[in-house]
Amino acid sequence: MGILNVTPDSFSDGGRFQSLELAISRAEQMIADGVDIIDIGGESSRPGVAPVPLDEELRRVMPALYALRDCGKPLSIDTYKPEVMREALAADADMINDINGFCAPGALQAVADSACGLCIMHMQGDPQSMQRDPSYRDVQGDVGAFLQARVQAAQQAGIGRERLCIDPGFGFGKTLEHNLALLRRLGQLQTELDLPVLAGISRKSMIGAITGRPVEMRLAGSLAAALFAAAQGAQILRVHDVAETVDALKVWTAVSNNKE
Ligand code: 7PJ
Repeated sequence: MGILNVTPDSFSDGGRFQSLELAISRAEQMIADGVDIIDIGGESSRPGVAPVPLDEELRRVMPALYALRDCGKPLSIDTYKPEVMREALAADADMINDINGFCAPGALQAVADSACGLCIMHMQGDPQSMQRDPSYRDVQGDVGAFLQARVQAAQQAGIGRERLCIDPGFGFGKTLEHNLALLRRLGQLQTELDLPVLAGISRKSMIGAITGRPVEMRLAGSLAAALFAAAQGAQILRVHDVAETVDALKVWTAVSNNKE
C-alpha cells in the first residue's frame, strides 16, 4: 500500500492545483513501482497535529479520488470521518482505512451498505494527545481485545469478515517499547484474530528512535521493519517508498519460498 498524502503540509509550495498535479504524478510513479493499493489521506495524523475540518478534508481528498479512480489500482481513503467515507464510497473508493477503528458514531453505518474493504486500526487517545503518556496493562492483549471488539461491531453492522483487515497502529498512542512488542508479536495478533494484518511503520518515529535518523533518512530502517512485519505474516505494508519495498519483498520472498 503506497501512501499518498494530499495535505498542504506535505507540499512545500501550496496551491491546490499544484498539490493535485503532484499527487497524481506521485501515484503514477507508485504504480510504475509496483504498488497494489493507493492510500489517499487528506488529514495528517502526525502526533500533535490539529484535526482538519470536514469540508477541507473533502476538498483535498475528492479531487485526487476522482483523478485516480480509473488508474487501475484499488484506492483506499485514510479517514475517520463518516461523511468523508460516504462521499468517497459514492465516488467508488475501494477501501476505507480508519485510524480510529470505525469508532466515530455512524462510521460503520457509512461503510456497511457498500462492498468496500475496511482497515480497522487501533489508536490510544487522539492524534493531538496520543503520544503524551501512552500506557497499557498489556499492550498486546489490550490492542488485540480492542481490535476483536471492533471486528465484532463491524460484523454486527452487517459487514462480512472477508472485507476486513486489522492494524495495531504503530505510533498511535504507543512508546517505542509498545511498538516493538507489537511488531515482535504481529504474527500472534494475526493468528488470534484470523484476519489479514496491515502494518504501517514507514518512516515513523520508532525508526527514528532506534536509528537516530531524521524522517528523510529512515528508508533502510523502514525496510528492515517492513520485512520483519512480512515475516510475521503481515499481508499489507503501508509505505512511502514503494519501489524499494517491492524490491526488498521480492528478494525476501524468493529466499523464503525456496525451501528445499
Ligand atoms: C497509519 C495509517 C498506520 C493505517 C497513518 C504516518 C501516520 N493507517 N495512517 N496504519 N499511519 N492503517 O503514516 O506516519 O500505521 S498516518
